[in-house]
Amino acid sequence: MSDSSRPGRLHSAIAELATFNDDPASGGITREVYTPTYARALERVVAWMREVGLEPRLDAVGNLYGSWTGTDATAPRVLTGSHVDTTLNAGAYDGVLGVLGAIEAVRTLRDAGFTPRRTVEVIAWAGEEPRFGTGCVGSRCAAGDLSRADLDRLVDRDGITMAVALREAGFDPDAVKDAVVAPPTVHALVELHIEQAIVLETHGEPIGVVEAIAAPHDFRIVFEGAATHAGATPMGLRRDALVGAAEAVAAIEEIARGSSSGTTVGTVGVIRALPGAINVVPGVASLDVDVRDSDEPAREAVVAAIVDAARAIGTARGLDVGVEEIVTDTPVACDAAVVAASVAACEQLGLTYRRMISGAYHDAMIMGRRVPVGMIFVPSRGGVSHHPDEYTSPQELDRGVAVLAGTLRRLAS
Ligand code: HGY
Ligand code: MN
Ligand code: MN
Repeated sequence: MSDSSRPGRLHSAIAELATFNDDPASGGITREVYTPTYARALERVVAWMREVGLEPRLDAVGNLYGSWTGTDATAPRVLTGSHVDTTLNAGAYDGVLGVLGAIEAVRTLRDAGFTPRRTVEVIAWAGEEPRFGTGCVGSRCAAGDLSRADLDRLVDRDGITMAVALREAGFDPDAVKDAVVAPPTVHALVELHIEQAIVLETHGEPIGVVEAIAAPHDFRIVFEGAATHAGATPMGLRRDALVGAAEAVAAIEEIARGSSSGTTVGTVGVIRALPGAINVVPGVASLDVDVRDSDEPAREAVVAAIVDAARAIGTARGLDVGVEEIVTDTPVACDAAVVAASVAACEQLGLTYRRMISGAYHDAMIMGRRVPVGMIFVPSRGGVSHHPDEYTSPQELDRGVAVLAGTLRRLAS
């Protein structure tokens, strides 16, 4: 990042990375993993890594590592980072802060004369956003959770599989197992991220120290009726799949609201109607459903109730109902020692902080099943995220970097 004296250097770098955008006309940022725009953005990140002495390397599935070799090469290392791919029409900070902020934290520690005992690695995980229907594909490969066959199963909205996208980006999907990170080689992982909700702003707290990360259970509900002529088919003779799906969307909201935990969230972000012509009664309609909670039993009870409701709607309307699993992840508790390191960093900096749960999932959730993890949050203005209006002030960003640097110093000593 350019001038090292000017405050807001990180904010400027985030603004620069936002220019790597495949859909500027939308007003937001679209930079999906394994696209040429994404590759150019990674090259820019590599240059920033080199500026602070990080040695960059890409693994078999495009996870970018920047290494700061510690004095004890045999000691399990400390990982930090997030992602620089975006969802559609997104903001500039989601994930990006965790990568560019980690580079800044390394710069801070180097400038302070710190030398890590443990090697520190800054990571830009590939594909945290669900281009292929499931998120965190890069960290899932690192965790050993994705097989070669999965790379043919995961497919984007244009029908491109992750394996084909990898190959077109210059990687070899057959080498997926080379991306696995052996858990004994990792001491801890800590991810800096925007909160993507309004809790910190509401309570006027500058830092969140995450204690648990909610996890999604995602699935597709397919309603099949009869595609018939929109003009010639009387209302009483229809088996309209889209109306059934619409009734299910409303039921999903009601069921999620009524969850026993009070923290379950349910979303239908994708709806499809076929054949998709104005003069044909939809014969097929599908819903992609995302249900999340840090309370796994409550989440699963909501999922079961949603499936039951969809089947009842199908029976009442003469529709066949199918349910296809997309992904089920396990909520993760953050490691007490990593949490303690972030708390100590806040206290040393004289910053108030809030212990909290992450409603969004992150690569730390995937890796947290294998290694000790923690997360540090900074406020999102108005709680807005996954939207062009996503914003965090330079001062709030810099506070997050300072807490991350303090956390890394403790974990890497
Ligand atoms: O959807 C999520 O929680 C993440 O921001 N991709
Ligand atoms: Mn996101
Ligand atoms: Mn993110």
